[in-house]
Amino acid sequence: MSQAVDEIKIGGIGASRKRVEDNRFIRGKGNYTDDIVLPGMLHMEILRSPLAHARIKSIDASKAWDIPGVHLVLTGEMMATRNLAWMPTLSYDTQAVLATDKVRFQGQEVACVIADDPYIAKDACEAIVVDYEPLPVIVNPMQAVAAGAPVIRDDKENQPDNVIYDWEVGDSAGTAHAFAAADLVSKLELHYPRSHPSPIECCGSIADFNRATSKLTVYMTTQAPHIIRAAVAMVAELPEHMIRIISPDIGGGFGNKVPVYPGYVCSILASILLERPVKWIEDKSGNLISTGFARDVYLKGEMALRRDGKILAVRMHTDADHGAFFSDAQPSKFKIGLMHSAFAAYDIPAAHLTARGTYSNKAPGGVAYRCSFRVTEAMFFQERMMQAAADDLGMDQAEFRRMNFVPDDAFPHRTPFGFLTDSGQYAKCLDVGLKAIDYENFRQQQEEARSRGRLLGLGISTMTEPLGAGNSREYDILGIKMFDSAELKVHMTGKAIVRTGARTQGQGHETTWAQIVAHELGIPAEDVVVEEGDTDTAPFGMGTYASRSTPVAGAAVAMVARKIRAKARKLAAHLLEVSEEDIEWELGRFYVRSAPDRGVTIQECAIAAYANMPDGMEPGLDATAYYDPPNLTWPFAVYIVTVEVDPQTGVWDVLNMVAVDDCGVRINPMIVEGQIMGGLTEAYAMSNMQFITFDADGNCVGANYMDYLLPTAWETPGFELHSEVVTPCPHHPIGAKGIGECAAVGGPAAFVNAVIDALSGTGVRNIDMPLLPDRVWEAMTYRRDISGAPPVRSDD
Ligand code: MCN
Ligand code: CUM
Repeated sequence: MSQAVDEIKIGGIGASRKRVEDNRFIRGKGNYTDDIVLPGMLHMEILRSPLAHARIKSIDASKAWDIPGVHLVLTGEMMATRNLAWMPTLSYDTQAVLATDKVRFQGQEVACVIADDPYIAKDACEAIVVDYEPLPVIVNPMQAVAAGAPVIRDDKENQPDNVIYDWEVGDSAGTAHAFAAADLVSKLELHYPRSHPSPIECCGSIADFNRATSKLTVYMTTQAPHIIRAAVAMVAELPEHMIRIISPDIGGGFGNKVPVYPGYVCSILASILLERPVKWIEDKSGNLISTGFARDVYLKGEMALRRDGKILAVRMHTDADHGAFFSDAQPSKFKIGLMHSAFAAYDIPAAHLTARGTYSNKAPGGVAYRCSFRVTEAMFFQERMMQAAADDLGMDQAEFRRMNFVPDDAFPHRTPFGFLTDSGQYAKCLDVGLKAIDYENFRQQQEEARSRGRLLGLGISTMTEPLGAGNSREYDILGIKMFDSAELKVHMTGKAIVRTGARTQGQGHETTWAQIVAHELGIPAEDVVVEEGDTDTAPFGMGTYASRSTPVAGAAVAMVARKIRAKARKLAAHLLEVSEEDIEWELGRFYVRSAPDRGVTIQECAIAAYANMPDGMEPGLDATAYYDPPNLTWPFAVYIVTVEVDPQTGVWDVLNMVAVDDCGVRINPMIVEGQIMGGLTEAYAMSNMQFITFDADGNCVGANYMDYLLPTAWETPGFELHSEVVTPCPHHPIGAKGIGECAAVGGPAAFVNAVIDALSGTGVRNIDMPLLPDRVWEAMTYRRDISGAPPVRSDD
């Protein structure tokens, strides 16, 4: 007699199942791009520009060609003869593959050498002589729009200046009206510095073109293999079915591995020309200096307030520095990403956002680093503005937020910029956080400490984030709609394989997708393998970024399992010799409604699909499901930090940090906690130490790990995580919302708010990140705000 299975025992939803992928990772048996060695493989290195803006007068590669072991030197001129010197970007712009006319940022790709080994290739790169004529350099949006600024993109017709777009959203008139009626207007200006995802594994590719079969196989570090296949088909004009993109194990992505990089294109062309596999693996400086960065946005705004604390309207303006090419991978419709997701957690009647994007002589990018299309900047501005407004009103920080929260019974809620949020219990999360940090008590301690000259501070960040692009009505990249799919094959013994078009980079999909199958079918998670990343076998998907995997691909996994269950029910009816209507389901088993003892397991149905199907039924137990989400998912989080600032040095230490995340149903609570811990660590790093800046000549400061500081376990404070609040997503098949980025998005404001709170009474309203000790010290000593990117350190 069969019995229902225990969901937690079989590793279903809610089980903190150990990550199956770690079995190979911790044994050093991962299979990363650089681990792959193909017969006859050659190696490629890239020559990068030392200057940020210069005309190329000539390139002499003759000495490089002469070095023994060199097979090919690629320059822009050669690329141009094949129409490959430029490529389209994912934002309807163009990007130089190898520079022809000018170099436009330090680190830009100028030439490539393909040789027997990477050392020969590197030496040969150094033998290439490039004659540059330096040009004036632009390193920020203010310079970009100044009168007489040099036009960086003079390659483009109809590009008279450095402006990429002027974009707006919201209700300008309604907002103006609300401001006119306000008792108080609170203002804030900020800079969110440029930072970098810096995954442990750099970017790279191995292109392998086989002339005999006409097939191109590319092993590469990509978060979105299917998009890359489409891009390669377009750029290299190859038929799509002859392109196979394989994304093997990825050593961290964090958004850095979404864009299409010149190195990929060059390795592909080299392999086609040489008919041998060509491997390119970027070095750390190459990665930091030239690949998709994050942020670099100036934000300013104002909030219209009623005396009692009610927010009447918000106005925001952003100036985004996109670097030399507009190459963001973001939904086509939204020029500044989802910046207008700001203030979604609060009930605000009117809002208006204007956004301008400009070119500069810096590497292209802007949306990477654990951020669902610029929501990091949106939430940072939102929570810094909330703190400033509460202070201006003389109101308690927690109370001001609570009174403006969207109430639990007001969902779906239309945000001031027009999004529809799905569900939440915002006040409850805040209560949990305040209790955990012992709010009232801390405020008292803070007073007492102050009377003894000690500076304590508390910062709150309460935020919601739009995760799971998209729905196909509004979300596309280059016209391709942002849905996903999953394929599930149940073998005759009841074991299974599930494939999706997402691509895990450390998030644990191999573990969690199997848990969804276990939840839907009662097949133990250990009996389900998960495979992603090979375009020849995985069903179509837009890839893993914007924490969209659970909301979209994960939903597709649930839906495909339900298709399988529907077919298995027919098989069960056949086996039990009753009609389908008389069959009931409980986890792992179908039974006869009138005789619950009579049942068959899902495994018995599986064998029947191969060995004993009813007449006329198509054999086998496979299915594919495409999932077009009805809406984004909107997780909510409360982050509260307490700090102590040393009045002598400006050094600040975290005393306590509490995180209350509500991401709906948690598939694997342990993995969710890992995601939150990682995000909080990055948030701490951004607020405290991590930035890339440029000197006036466009030299990148932050091209190595002496200057670009990654937090280690030693600096990172402890975090206290809370999971008490669970508001299921009403439109997701298993009620889950995304979680992959929340803590990195909402965390930074909590740290900064805490330090600013510690300085209250000094008149300091803002210190731009990173809050390095010297900046904090200067702010408190001279009682002034510190704005903009940190000055470049000069050692002379
Ligand atoms: N999860 C869960 N229950 C939920 C939500 C998620 O158990 N309610 C699990 C998921 O099943 C998945 C993980 O948590 O195993 C993250 O899921 P999700 O929030 O859907 O995010 P994605 O899988 O789409 O991951 C992308 C996100 C992004 S955009 C960045 S950037 C980032 C991040 O994940 N990059 C990472 N976290 C990272 N973690 C690691 N280790 N490495 C990266 O490169
Ligand atoms: Cu923007 S970093 Mo993640 O979305 O890959």
